[in-house]
Amino acid sequence: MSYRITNLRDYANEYHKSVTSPEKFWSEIAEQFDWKKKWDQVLNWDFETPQVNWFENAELNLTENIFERLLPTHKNKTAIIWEPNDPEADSIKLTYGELFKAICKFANAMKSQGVKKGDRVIIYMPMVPEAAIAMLACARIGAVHSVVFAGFSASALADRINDCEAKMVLTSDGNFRGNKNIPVKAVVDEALNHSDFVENVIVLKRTGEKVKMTPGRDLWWEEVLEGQSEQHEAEVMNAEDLLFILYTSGSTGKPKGVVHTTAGYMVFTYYSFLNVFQYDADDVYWCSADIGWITGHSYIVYGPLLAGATTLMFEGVPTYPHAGRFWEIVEKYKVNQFYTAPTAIRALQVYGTEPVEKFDLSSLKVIGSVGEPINEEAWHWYHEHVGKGNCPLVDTWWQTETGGIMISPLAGITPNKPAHASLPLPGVQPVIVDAEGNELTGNNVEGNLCIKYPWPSMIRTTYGDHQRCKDTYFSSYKGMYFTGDGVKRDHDGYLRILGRVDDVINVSGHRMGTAEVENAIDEHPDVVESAVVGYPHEIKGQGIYAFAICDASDKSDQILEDEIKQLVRKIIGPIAKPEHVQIVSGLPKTRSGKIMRRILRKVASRDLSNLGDISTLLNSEVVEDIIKGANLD
Ligand code: 7RM
Repeated sequence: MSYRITNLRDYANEYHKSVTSPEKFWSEIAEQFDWKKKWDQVLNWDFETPQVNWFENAELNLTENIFERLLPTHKNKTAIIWEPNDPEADSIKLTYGELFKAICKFANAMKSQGVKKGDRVIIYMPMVPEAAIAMLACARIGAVHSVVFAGFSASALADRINDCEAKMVLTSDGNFRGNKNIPVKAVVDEALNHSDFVENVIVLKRTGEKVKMTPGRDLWWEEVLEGQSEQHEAEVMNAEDLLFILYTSGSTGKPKGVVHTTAGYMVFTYYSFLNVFQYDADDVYWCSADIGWITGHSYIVYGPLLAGATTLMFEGVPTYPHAGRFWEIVEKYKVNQFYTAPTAIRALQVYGTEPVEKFDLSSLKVIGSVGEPINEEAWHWYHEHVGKGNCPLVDTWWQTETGGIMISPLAGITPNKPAHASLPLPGVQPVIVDAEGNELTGNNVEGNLCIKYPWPSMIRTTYGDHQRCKDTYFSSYKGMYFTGDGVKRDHDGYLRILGRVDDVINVSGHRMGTAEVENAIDEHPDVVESAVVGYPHEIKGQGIYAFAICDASDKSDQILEDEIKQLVRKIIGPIAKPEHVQIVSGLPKTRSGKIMRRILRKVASRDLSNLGDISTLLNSEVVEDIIKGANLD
């Protein structure tokens, strides 16, 4: 039996069932998977602790539910299509049968290097099939993967390696991205100068770049695969054993290791994939995210493969070698579902419709959006020029912490409303609360978005610091998970996500904590204090605007600004580099010493019409200086 919802009435029934008897609802979906041992209890939870166990005491291996479960019917079906950065280079297709062998081989290879169940493995790799193979091989042997986006700097990588005390790093010599060749192995080498935990680095040859191999530590991918068997007996995992850690930014300085566990994540990514995208057996599905983000985990690798889908992986960027590359790929593989980020759409919008019209997009049935609120203009452009007005557009709201899509239209089922994530998936119980935590029921209300009941793929803890998980997500509103997003329920009862209400900014769909950027800026020897805010940016959604006090510096403002930008780039990575740096004499502070970011946000947004009440400031005189110094061009 398939758990694919087929019409709106069906959705309403399933939703109702999922709320009135959640345990029955999820256990019926879970029944179709292969379990080595069934659960004693479907759900055991307490949001105070917080503690959430799904499918308690059950035993399984997630990869058996992709391979052993599906191979009888899917052995020769394409699992992964890989399109390389260079359009002239050969693409790769791996069937479920071939992928299984590759995973078993790599699982054996990792084991032969001493990786055991529970060990952490960092994956710092380009978008190549080996990255997905590595993730699944970890799941096969029970190692906990932590994929780090290959655009992160050495120090950001070192922080993550150290936080989870990783035993192994998987990487490549270099990484092709558009016309760039990024020397990733060198970044790993630098990171490992600041880390003691890693025993081995396995290096995939991708660009052929000459790299330094440290004897005894570094091994070539091909070398460790040599002589390994194509068979591997899956490790028996408890339902709540860790599947992976994924680091994400929050409102404090240090990124958090969001922990996801095995069974609940498996059930929810499968179910949400099938229903949101309405995947049909022979469809080709493409999500353009990077596997370094949660979207790549849940909707390139796990969800699609658990559903037996053909999932496309693209190594390159949307504009290389031309602004029609995405559409060329859609035509080439007759892609049926295409899932991308608003920032990509806005970046391509700039090139006009010609690059879109050059290619045959008639295979497309569903288009999707994720990562940030999609503005109405981008929504319409995407719907009209890519979807040709007849593809449902699924605006999917979710988070690293939620593991899977929470609020979204179901393609072709939920009526589309531009820029509205619309309705919750079955099993998801969103609530809108006011500042005091009162639930705002009814339509036409706006407030903070919380979820009041557990769902299977939710965050279990923040790695190594459970208190932090409790403080960040379960303490703002009693008995609820707080998302950090603002939301509006409109007159039809449709939800529209308004964006973050905390100090998190969303640059091109990448989450950045303002504190994280400030910490990097503060490393500059001349910086006394800094404050970072987001401001509306035409393509990136939000841009980063930094204010810094450098009182005693003998350098010019111009030099300081450049140095600060480069420093952030070096410490965190290019995605965090501020668009603007403004050297200021002081920062507006409240009497309790808190920076009044509201004012800085106004300055950064060039919106000086209403600065609000500044009389409560300790140092209101700095505001005028800041306005004068802002480059308001
Ligand atoms: C999947 C992902 C999560 C944050 C989240 C929101 C924003 C994501 C949408 C969205 C409006 C959407 N995970 N966000 N999707 N806002 N509409 N459809 O992006 O952990 O990296 O980011 O992204 O603010 O809290 S994430």
